[in-house]
Amino acid sequence: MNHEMTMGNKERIFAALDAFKIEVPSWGFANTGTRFGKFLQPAAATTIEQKFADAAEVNRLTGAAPTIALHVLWDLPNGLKDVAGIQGLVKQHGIGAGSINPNLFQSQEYKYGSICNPSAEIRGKACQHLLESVEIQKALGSTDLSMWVSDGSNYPGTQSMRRRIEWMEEILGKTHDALGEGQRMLVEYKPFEPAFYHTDIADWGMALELARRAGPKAKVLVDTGHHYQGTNIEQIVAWLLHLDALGGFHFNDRKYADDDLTLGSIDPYQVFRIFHEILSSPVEKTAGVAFMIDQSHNMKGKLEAMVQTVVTAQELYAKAALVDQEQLAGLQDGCRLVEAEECFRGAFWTDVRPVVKEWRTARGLTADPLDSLRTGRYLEEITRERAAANAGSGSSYA
Ligand SMILES: [Mn+2]
Repeated sequence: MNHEMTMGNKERIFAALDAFKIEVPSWGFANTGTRFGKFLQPAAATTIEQKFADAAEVNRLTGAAPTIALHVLWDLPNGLKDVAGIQGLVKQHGIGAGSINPNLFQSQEYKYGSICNPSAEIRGKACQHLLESVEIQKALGSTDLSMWVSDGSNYPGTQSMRRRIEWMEEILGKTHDALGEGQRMLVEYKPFEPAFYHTDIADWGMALELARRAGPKAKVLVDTGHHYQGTNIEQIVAWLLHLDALGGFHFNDRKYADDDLTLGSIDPYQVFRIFHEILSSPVEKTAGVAFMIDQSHNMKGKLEAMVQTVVTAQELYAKAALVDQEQLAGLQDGCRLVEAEECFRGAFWTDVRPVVKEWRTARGLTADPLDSLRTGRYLEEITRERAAANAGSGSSYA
C-alpha cells in the first residue's frame, strides 16, 4: 500500500495526464441562471466568438481542453449556414468543434414533448432538427451528436408512456441512420426535470435499450447529475463499459438534484471511483469514451469555474491513476477487505497536486492555472470589453 511518490507512480500520473482531455461546454461561458433568476456577469460571453476565445484560454492554461461542445440553437442559430463561421473560429483559436447538442426543449411546440410528442407534425419537426444537427456534425467533422431528450409528463394518465417509446425509437433510428462514418449518437438520461411524473429517457436502462435499437453508432451518455440520491454511478459505468455501450460523460457535481455544481465540489470520491472504473478497464473499452463538462455557473466567475473544473478533473484522474491495479486485483481475489480498501482509498488520499504541477511545468504549461488566470490579463480585458453588452442582456439563456 505504498502511495509515496515513487518514480513509477509519477510516471503513471504523467501518462494519465498526457492522455486526459475534457470538453468544455459553450454554454458554460454564457450568462445562465436558475429558474428564478439570472445574475449577469460582466465577463460572460454573449457571442460564439467570445465562447471560443474563452475555451482557448481554458485550454492554454490547462492543456487539457482542446474542444468545445456546441449547442445548435444557441451557437448555430441559422443551422448549416453558421458552419463556415464556426470553421473560421476553429482555425483562429485552435479549439476543435466538439459534440453537437441539438435543442429539443426550447421551442413552444415542444410543450408536450419533441420526439415523443403525440403530434406527428411536431415529431417530424424534431426529427428534422436532429437530421440537420447531423449535417452540422458532418460539416464540422464532429464525432458526437449529444442528445438530451427532455420529454416527459407531469401527471399520471395524461400521456401514453408506451406509445411514446415507439415514437422515440422511430426517430432515434432515423437519426442514427443519417450518421456518417466514425460518428456517434450519445443518448443521455435523466430521472426528472423538467418533467416531474415521467421522463421518456429516465435511466441508463432505457438509454441503453434505445441506443441498442437505434444501432451500433449509438451509445449511452452518463451525466453525473442525472441520478437519484445514492445511485452507484460507478457501477453503471462498469456495466456500460462491459457492454461496450459507454459513449461519454457529462461531468458536474450535485448535492440534491441536477445542481450543475463544480465537478468534485461535493463528492470528489465519487469522481475518483468513476475514473477508477475507466482506468481499470482495458484501453480498447475506454478509448472512445468522451469526457465532457456540463455545468453552468450562476455565481462563480465563468472562466474561473471552468479552469477550476478542469484542474479538479486532472487531479482526480491522477489520483485514480495511482491505484495499483495488479495489487488491488490480488487483494480483491484474496478477499483481504481492509487491505483492498486501503489500497484504493490510499490513492484517493494521496496529495497529487505537487506532481500535477510538475507535469504542467514539464509540458510547458503554467504550474498554477487558477492563479495564472487571476493574475493574467485575459480576464481583466474581457471584463472591460464585455461589461456593457452584459449590462443589457439577460433574457436569453445563450
Ligand atoms: Mn448533460
